[in-house]
Amino acid sequence: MRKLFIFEESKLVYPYELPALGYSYTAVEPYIDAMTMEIHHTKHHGGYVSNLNAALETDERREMPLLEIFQKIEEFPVAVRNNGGGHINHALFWKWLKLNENGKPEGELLKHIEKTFGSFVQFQEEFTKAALARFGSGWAWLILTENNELKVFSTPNQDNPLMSVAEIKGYPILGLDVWEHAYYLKYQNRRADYVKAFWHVINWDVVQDLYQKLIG
Ligand code: MN3
Repeated sequence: MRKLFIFEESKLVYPYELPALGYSYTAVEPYIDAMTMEIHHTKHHGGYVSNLNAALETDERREMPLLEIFQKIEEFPVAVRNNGGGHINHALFWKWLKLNENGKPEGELLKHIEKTFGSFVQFQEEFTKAALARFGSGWAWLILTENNELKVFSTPNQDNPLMSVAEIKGYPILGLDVWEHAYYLKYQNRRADYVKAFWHVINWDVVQDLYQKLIG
């Protein structure tokens, strides 16, 4: 993957640290509640970070940047795949969240979405389908492939489209955590309501910025 350097996360190396959110736990209320945000960030993401450090502590390859480890993740213990994925997925996820007004991307990204999926609404339908069809825990993604194609799909557990083991590989420009821990306090079993709420809290500036840098 030639453009890994575009992600700030490409600089991350052992020992890993829990990044700050950059906003308050109430910032995306009422769509995602403050208690969910706080537990999700401190306990879940925090747990992935400490378990990742523990998994790499005695591994002589631990100085390798995490996104480079992703490129040969099958050569590492499964704890590195699960917790390394957990760390990167959440580091990205926090940046993709912000209350939005119009709920839509603009410019070239919007045009590319419309060309690929037919319309923005059809893209939303496809993304929602991927998020709801994921059995158990995982993530729904919008990625840009190495050939500059937009694709929507989902991955199980904490897998990431940048991993060598991903079914479809590419650069994640938007992702949604569909683990129950991401929504259970407010939405209980109603994952569909949580996915619907997500459209109100996407930071399209961050998504567009990633897209522009990747498309070059
Ligand atoms: Mn999570």
